[in-house]
Amino acid sequence: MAAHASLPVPTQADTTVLGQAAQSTNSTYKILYFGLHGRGELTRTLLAYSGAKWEELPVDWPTQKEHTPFKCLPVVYETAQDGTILELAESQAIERYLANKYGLYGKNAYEAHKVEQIFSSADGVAQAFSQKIIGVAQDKRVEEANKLYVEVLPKFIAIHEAQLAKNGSNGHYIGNSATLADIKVANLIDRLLFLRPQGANEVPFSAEKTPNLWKVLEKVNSHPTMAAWKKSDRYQELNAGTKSMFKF
Ligand SMILES: N[C@@H](CCC(=O)N[C@@H](CS)C(=O)NCC(=O)O)C(=O)O
Repeated sequence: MAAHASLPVPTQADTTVLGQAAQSTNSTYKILYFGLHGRGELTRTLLAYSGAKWEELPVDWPTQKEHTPFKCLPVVYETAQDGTILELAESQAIERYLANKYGLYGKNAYEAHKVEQIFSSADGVAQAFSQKIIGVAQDKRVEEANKLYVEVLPKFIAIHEAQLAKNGSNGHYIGNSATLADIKVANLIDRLLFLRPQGANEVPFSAEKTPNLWKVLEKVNSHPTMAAWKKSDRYQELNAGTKSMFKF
């Protein structure tokens, strides 16, 4: 059987019908993404953090590509309680959908906007990191990493430490509970710490230097289902796959 044939077949119905199925709170998920963190990281994190039931589909990209909506990954297949299969695509659209569904998107439109502010600010750093560290020749990586640590991160840190202090230094950007904002930033810090080119300066995040951001990181990573995910064999495989893909 061709590998693409093993992809779930999305239910064909209009968005009103699909939207009703999507209200299901005990859906199960299948994620299709490569064996590295990359653009699948936050989606996997959200599934793990929210305690959803999910599994990974085997990737055979050349045969699957044509069967994905945007010809790229990640794609997530959600099976709702009534059996409806919803196809979720485009990494940030998947992340927002899952965050919304699992109560991680703020309690009102303004809180959702605050979540988006932090998300967008962190994503700017994530993109600079991809372009300047992952996307450059290996012999330029240390120089580019040091520039990012000195020119970009201190500004991000000053702003985010202040915003977190304004919310009471409680390890959350908004109110008293986790949102997509906390989780996005925790993933970003994890990634910056994990992918430090050998020979580069220390990444400027620590409990002493950035106490408020560190608290966010620790709160996200110590959440029970998240901690279990980070300890899992699959997570270690993804760590190894990430380092090998980007030659770290
Ligand atoms: N805008 C898309 C971009 C996805 C994307 O570029 N995915 C890459 C992997 S990170 C991919 O599928 N590459 C394989 C290909 O393009 O054939 C998203 O955010 O989901």
